Amino acid sequence: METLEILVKTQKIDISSFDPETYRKDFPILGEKVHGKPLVYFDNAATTQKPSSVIDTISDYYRHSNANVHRAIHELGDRATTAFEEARKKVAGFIGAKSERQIIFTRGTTEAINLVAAGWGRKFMEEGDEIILSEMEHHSNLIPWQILARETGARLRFIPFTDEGTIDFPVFEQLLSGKTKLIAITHMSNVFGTINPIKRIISMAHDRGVPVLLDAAQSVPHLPVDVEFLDCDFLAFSGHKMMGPTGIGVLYAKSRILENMNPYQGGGEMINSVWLENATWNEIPHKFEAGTPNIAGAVGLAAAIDYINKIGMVSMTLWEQELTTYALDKMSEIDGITIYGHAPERGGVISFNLLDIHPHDMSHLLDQSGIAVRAGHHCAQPIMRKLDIAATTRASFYFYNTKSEIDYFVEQLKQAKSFFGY
Ligand code: C6P
Repeated sequence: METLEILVKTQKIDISSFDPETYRKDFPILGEKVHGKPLVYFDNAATTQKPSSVIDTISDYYRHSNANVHRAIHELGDRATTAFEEARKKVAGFIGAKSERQIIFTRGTTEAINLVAAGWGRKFMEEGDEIILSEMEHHSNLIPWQILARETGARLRFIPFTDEGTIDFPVFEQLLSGKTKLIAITHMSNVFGTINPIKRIISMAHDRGVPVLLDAAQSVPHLPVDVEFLDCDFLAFSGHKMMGPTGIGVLYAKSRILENMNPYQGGGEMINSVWLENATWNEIPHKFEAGTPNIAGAVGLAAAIDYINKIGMVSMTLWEQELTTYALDKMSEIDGITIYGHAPERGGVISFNLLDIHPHDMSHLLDQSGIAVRAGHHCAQPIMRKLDIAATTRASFYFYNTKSEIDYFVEQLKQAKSFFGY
């Protein structure tokens, strides 16, 4: 794995002593009972749980610092503005950005990608231009480009996925041409768990002068991601998938790109001077943050980053990899199971079907045993169509999950078979 390999080598992390129990007590919700059973939370790709430090930081912010940012000349205004801008710096440091000016707070990954489609795409895309996506994209990295293509006459091209759920590189090479204006691709698939070889994709794109947007919704929360090392042009992720609150996310982009982009929304804060008929724009990143932002969300996200840094992202990743290998081994032993995605480099997301038990029935049954998984198309309908299935059940892990939870989950899968008469 590109970034991880380097970090593991340089940091020499020993995972044998990693004990998730050390951290589970930091998450009040993990002590919940569901239908009288201890909660087993395996829906982390949808959203992660929050440690007390994040919950308390948000509460403290509202108790002691709440005010609007960049506007008020009073003590609380100073506190709120400082907390918000410190959060921006923290995010920049976390993903290795050169400057906090490159960090735009959004509502999440979805809004970050829409911002690029509107602010960059509408300005620079023309009829006949091509955007390369993959067939394994989440709807959030598909629909904004469909809309842009309709508006501009640009064309979408798709890198197929292989039977293993990996990028078909020979086809990707053929798709790259003088017409390509952007590649927008997921770093880690929320269905297959595949970690795409992004560094290679970016270097191939840059050889032809093509910028790359990374949908990092599933990677930034689970892997060490460094934007300078990857040299990506845009990167989008969500706070709620990395222990932060919902409603806060991030768009990173290279400064010169941001400076040349059009604003996304108009309103307060994003302006410099305003006349009745005209206006000039604020500096980046504020040019892209119209209206009162999600201040408490940014502060909560910063607390989540502190928590990750305390544990160490490389340790978290390695533990998740160990859990995933363990789960894949145990699940593969179940007769009649189909697991979708067999990439050599993958994260802790396992999509599967068991015989012809409908994923909704499976999810309902698991829920009765206290196990939370996701069932459905996972906002990736084109994947389901290509696989010719309606849906899958998906288990997704985080560093606070344990091997005994996986044992229990596998046991419940086996019991589901007999419950459904197999
Ligand atoms: N995937 C899942 O259960 P938002 O909703 O903006 O925070 O993230 C959107 C998104 C974009 N890209 C990828 C790869 C994603 O996995 C997600 C969110 C969740 O798989 C909810 S649909």
